[in-house]
Amino acid sequence: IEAIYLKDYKKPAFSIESVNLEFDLYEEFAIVTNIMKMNKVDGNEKTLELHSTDLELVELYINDLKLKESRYIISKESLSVLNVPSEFTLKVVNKIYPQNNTELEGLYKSGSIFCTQNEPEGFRSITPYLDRPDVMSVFTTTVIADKESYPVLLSNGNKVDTKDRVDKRRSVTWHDPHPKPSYLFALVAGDLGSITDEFTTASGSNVELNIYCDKGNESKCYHAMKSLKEAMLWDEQKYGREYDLDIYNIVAVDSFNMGAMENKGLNIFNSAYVLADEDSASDANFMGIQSVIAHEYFHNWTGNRITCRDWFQLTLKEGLTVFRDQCFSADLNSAEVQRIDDVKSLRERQFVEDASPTAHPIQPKSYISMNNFYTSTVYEKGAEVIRMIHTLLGEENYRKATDLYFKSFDGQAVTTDDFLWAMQEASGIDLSAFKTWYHQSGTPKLKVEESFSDGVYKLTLTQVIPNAVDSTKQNPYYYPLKMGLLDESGEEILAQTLVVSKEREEFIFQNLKSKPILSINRAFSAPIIVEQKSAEYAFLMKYDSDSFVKYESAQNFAVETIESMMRGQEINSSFVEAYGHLLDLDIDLSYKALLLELPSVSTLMQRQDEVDFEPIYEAKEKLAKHLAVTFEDKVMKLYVDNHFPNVSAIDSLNMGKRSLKNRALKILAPLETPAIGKLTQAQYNESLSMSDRVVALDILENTFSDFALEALGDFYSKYKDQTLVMNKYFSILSASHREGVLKRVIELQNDEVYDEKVPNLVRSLIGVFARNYKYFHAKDASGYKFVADKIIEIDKINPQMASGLAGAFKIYSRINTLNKELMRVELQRILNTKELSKNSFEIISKILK
Ligand code: DPP
Ligand code: ZN
Repeated sequence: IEAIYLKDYKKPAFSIESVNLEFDLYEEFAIVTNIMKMNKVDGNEKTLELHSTDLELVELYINDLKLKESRYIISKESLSVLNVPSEFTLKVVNKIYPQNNTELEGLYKSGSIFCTQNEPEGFRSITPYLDRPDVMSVFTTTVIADKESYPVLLSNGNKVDTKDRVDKRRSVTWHDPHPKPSYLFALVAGDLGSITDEFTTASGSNVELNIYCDKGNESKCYHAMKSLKEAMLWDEQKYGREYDLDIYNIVAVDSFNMGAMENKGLNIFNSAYVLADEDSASDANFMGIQSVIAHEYFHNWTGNRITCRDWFQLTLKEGLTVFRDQCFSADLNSAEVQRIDDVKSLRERQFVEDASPTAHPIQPKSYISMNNFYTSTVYEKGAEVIRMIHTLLGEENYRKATDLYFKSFDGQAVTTDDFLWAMQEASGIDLSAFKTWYHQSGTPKLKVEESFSDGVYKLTLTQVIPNAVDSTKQNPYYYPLKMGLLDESGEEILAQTLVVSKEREEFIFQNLKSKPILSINRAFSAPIIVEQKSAEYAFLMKYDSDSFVKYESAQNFAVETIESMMRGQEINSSFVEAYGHLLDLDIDLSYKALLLELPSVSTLMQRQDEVDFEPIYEAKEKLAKHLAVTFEDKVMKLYVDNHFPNVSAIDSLNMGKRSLKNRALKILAPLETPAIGKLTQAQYNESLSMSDRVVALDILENTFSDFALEALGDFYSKYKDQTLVMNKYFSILSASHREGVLKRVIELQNDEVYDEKVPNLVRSLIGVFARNYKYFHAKDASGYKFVADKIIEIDKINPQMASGLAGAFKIYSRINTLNKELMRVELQRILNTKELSKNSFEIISKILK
């Protein structure tokens, strides 16, 4: 198994002017006819080497001349055609088996729907091709299938022809005028329901919008449609980007490895990011749909019109597009809550990855399986990098710079350096020192020291840069650091953006009456870890004007308190007092719910030199119980004030009320009194929204087991026909802290709803279990053994799913010696498996190194 390196990049030797595809779809197989007009770019190249996975060739022609076997070579991963002229038409006919494709890459079946997923390298399993993003071509696609079973036949671009044939088959032809790489090719065939709408662009073109789904789910598509129109308008207003085809199609399928895919004019979505109604989707689901629909739409410009030269540039489109969807969600909802949620998920997933043996720069230097690099580093840290550029340039220059980027590179496959060139060229700001963010891994730390005398406040900042995974030293970073100073009464003295660029530097503030209070990394302006001794957390929680630092201070104060308890100290009463003040704040309700949340186990674990979960749980549970006892009345009032009237509407006020009320219920749960149990049961029984229902169910499962069985049974019988809702059921049971979780998870695999071939279900049963610290890390190794068995089993079905599950072992290098030894045995066992996929091999071998 060999790695591919960025430094080995070579331009393609051939170009493809146009490609004409025909798909003849049958129940047992499909015949693909691929006619490409090709040109030599490099005149010396005699052999055309096309990417091709497990090719079953039917026929091969050059310029209508059928080729003899001596003219080509087929290997496991390629088709080489010998002695090709400088200009020619190549016709390849081959046979594929979408029905047997469990990897869900290339052309496959999700239930009864034919669909595709070609990013990054699925297209080569459909037909031989130059399957690399820097080969862009104009596609015309004809899909032929049985008219009755597959009345809907879709591909990229505009529909140009439909023919009903005598043999009860129908043929539909699509033409996409925009040149694109093969990873953006898509095809769908099925008997689908749909909703339709339209959008008029700023320049007056009408666009037909369709969302397709399994019949019966049409009524669950309206939120997605609304989100699509909001995204189209936002991109016009914020970036001056209009849509460029007459039609925009979205198809929801149940079996999908990722969240969604931005194929030109034909997005294919995991149904979890399309389907929602108030009975079956939580508030978080509604928000997730809005952001993923927008994300894929925004790719039309950042990804499709301008694409990546090679896969090492993935963050060029993903970091930028995540930043765009985060800003979109912030504009449409609560900006402060959006920012905190984004930072939370960055720290829960990306910081953990960055501290692990699989850490990599947002622009990696090598890969074995590109599928393993659709990571929170490339996506979320990549978005933070764009956000820092936005901060350094300011809104106006940033817009000038993105305009220049679109103008300069439209229709091209480019690199992150090209993007940085545009940012620099339009703004006049030198970003050469900023490039480090693209090429180094690990989360930078910043040590903060303060001194004050004679009216002079000195801030000394020292960058602590982690080594790369291979232990090489790395360089200091360049970034914007937003900060403020407050006086003793809580008034803001100044607010400014420092630029940090050296390993150690001093910032001086003069003419101050007394020692100011520092508010640092406001709005989380840089994705770093701030290390500050004796910060004024309680004060900042009360007075800081920056909503992020307020939140951060509450978190840090809680972390400090829990850690002191882990060292055997009493509960810090000033923390309890400060927490009490939060309960009284009259602020945005969702924001308040965030302020009241205690730090996650993962947050605490990231700070341990040698990770051990039990002391964390013990201290956190003790603190939670103490807060519940101390503030029972106040929290109960919060619950009651926000619980009634019980409505299901998804406007921001009602979503805020629900998140605060549910936070209150979670705070009260550790009281474990019959009264709270009854209250939770009533919330479950009377709930009108899925958010209320799952929170209640989760609390019953974990705290009031006497009531849990009945509620779980009710939930199951109500929703067993809705797979998306059943994901929630499996997740609650897999994440549970009750006795016997592993045994139940094992049994649930036999449930008629569970299907190991559907990634969402695997993620919610097995994936969630692998993140259930209590049982995954059980000291008898039962959790490790079970997950290792599953990885080995699923690796044969869907390697991408398997290597995703393997991520749970990333903590290996940092975990305590006992657990480490137990893990090592299981990891080695996976590695010894015959014919392990390169996906799983890459992740496990890096972890074990
Ligand atoms: N390119 C896709 C996305 O991020 C991959 N899932 O939208
Ligand atoms: Zn994306």
